[in-house]
Amino acid sequence: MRMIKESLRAQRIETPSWAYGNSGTRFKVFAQRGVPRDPYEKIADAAQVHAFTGVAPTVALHIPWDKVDDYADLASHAAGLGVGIGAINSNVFQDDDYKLGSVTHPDPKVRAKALAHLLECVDIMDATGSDTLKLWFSDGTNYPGQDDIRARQDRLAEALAAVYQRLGDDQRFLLEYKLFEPAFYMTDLPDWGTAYAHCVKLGPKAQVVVDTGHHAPGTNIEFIVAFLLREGKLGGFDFNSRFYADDDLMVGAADPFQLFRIMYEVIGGGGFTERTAFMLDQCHNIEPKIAGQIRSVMNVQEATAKALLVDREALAAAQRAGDVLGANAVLMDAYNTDVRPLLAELREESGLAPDPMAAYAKSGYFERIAADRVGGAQAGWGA
Ligand code: RM4
Ligand code: MN
Repeated sequence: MRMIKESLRAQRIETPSWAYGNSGTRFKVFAQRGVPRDPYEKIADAAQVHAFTGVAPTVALHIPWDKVDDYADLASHAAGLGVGIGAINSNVFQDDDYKLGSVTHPDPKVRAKALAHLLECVDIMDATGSDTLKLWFSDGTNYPGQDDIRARQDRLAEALAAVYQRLGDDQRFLLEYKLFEPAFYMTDLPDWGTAYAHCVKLGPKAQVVVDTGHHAPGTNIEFIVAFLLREGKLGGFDFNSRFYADDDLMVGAADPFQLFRIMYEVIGGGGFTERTAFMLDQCHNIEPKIAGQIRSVMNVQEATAKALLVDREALAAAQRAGDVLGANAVLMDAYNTDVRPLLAELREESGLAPDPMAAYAKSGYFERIAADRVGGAQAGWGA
């Protein structure tokens, strides 16, 4: 139990700056009170999540949503609040020029513009001390024949190689895939296999990131995790949950059992280290944002605790014996354990309140920001 607690204490979960701003669907973005007006206020909110959970010490930035004049100043603002800057997320999906793609666009001028943005993101990594660049491309086509699939792969490979060359020794990029949306016929990076193939060609500083909402329904995500770990190519996660498509709901809300199975593979595959980025990529469209992030962090902690509880020796013995039901029972025993008392105890041992949700609600932080943050433009996802 001591080892399990140590592992849980060492866990690091990164929250996304965009979760603190307003978001919504393509039908409506609902504004909420107290929402940050700039990246500095987003980081202040992220610091609250860390203050109450103790395991969320970094916040990811999204450029240009989090564009500031002085990134070193933003990083020291974060440090002053007890958090650091995590992954830098590029954004080549919100400019009119990108209607037909960004790095895969048929026009070389548009490709050059997209690449310049990706390289600017590496500059921001240098300025903030971030070691991770996250690349997600909305590139794809809507109609058969619209563009050449293989030519687009060539253009993608060329851009990725240029970014790879620009990375410093201690920097890496995580390549993200997504089945569909916004492209509806063909996506240039639709699945882990495509992302993996590009990363393998480039080298060790290119790894795949698994966004749990980016698969077809029924996909066995833990298999992908096990495979990528085995190949040294799992860079991290964008955690969220989904009922239908890329719903971006709170991780562990739709399918806590899937999250447990993923964490079980991560631990078994040797991926439970600081080299795997456990990031949240969520949008809190109708629920309060900071509390939504705290809940999400707790959901990841609970799944992790259950995965750590699996009696691996008993499991291996059952597997060796071909004991199908016995092996399954070992796994389910861990999953069905109520780990909330264990996590409450762990927090108290670390000087935290046992129930982060209640402690945050009692702190009055939300009432304070709701009263203070009046005037100015609330941050949003700019769609
Ligand atoms: C995308 C993808 C990226 C995230 C954006 C906001 O669907 O998941 O990781 O940066 O959404
Ligand atoms: Mn994502």
